[in-house]
Amino acid sequence: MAKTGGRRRWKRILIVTATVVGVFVALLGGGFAWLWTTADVSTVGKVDFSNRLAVPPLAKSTVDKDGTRVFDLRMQSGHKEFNKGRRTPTWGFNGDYLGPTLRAERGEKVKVRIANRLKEASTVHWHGMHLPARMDGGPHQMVEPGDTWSPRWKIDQPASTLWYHPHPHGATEKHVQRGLAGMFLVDDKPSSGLELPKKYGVDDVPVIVQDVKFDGADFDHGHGFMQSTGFLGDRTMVNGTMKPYQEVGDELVRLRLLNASTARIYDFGLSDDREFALVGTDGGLLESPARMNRIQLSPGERAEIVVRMKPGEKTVLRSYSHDTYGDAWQQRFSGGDDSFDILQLRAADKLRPSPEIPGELGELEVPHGKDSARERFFELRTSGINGRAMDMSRVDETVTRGTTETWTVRNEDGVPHNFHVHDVQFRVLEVNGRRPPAELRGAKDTVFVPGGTTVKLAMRFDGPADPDTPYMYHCHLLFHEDGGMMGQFVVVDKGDKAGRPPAGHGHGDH
Ligand SMILES: [Cu+2]
Repeated sequence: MAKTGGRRRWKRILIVTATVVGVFVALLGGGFAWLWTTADVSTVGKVDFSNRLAVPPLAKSTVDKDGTRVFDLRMQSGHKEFNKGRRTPTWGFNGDYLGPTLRAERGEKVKVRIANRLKEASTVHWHGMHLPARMDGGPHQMVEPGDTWSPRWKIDQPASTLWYHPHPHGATEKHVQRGLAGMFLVDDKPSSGLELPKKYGVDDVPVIVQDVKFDGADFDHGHGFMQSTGFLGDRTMVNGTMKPYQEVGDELVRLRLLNASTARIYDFGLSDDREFALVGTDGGLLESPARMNRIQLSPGERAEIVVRMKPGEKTVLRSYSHDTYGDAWQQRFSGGDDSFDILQLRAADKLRPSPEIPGELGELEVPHGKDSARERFFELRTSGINGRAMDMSRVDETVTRGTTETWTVRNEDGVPHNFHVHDVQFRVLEVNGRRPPAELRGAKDTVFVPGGTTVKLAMRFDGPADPDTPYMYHCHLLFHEDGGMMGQFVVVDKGDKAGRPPAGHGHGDH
């Protein structure tokens, strides 16, 4: 009797436990299934392209007595109506959102007077520019509210699509998301002589792509569940224009694509899958155009593509889903399954004829790596580079001026990262031991490094020696950068030691 009762009690306990566990697992599974199925976003086929694309104005400049070209940039707060009837609080340069396009020629001396009219300190970094460390606009060159900072340097690099944006340690994501970014175009004589589309805003169009999310009138900058890469928006805009279209009046149109998003990786193509010619990457023109129908850009990267149009037709610049993230989990929660209709191109009924683009575009100025004086290794994890989080007062690497180095960068933690080096343009020698694809054979300053991937880069350090002022290298997914995925290097004369940079400023520090 006692024996059967015991057994019955055990049976009851078992049934109750099994039911509780079963319900729990079902809820968890259901919850997970819901998260999984709602994690991907697509605007393909849902955008009505009702707004003409805004083209950032070319920045006005004056020329000093000594020949220096002088620009003025004012960091300010404002409002912009991205969506009808809704005024969104924003930041911008000389306006409400984004900034004018700066343009200068190789060999010119430039000076930019930057006035900070915001209520907090910030910086302006010249992404892709070869210049002295003190002018670089990294976290050591903070501009206090009300102050002006006037970096100056001589442009000494090939024609290219560069850009500028704030770089305050710990707060870069926030400052860029609010609207502080703009293009800096470098021209040179060889590229000006090439038959490439070059009428700014007409057949040579800046395309600054950002993803965005709104909460009523305000930006919603919250990070979603499991989004280990940082902020991912549910819509895109170009040059601050939602649902944009661009009228095309020429047979060939050159798009200067800039991924100015903080975490999103795009795989650009045209909606009808037509081929385009890739003519340039981060640091300038390729040696020859590469025909393709997709070009992937991680945050900070640029690509110049030339698209052929037929009279009267329409096509859409789209970002396709792509499976380059390393694993299915990252693929889904870091945006790999997402797709966006980004910019509609509308060809006029009659198009001006464009000459065929040249088969040769020039010679690259990035080193081959054969004469590398030194190799360095960088292991990327979200927690830091080479096991260390960023420290403003620590110099991580000391480089000898006038030498070429080979840097091997490996993503060790599965989360997508990329790698950006200040001051230099590099050549990608290898991706996972193999020759890189066509889109990585030009001059680069930022390279995507998906989980488990190793890239080998060659770069030459020609900047002036400055043992006390570091340049940065970092992941350009800004949430990661802000969290400490950054390191510092100084360039010194042969035999010299690194100095001690100041611990920094405090602003934005964790
Ligand atoms: Cu990263």
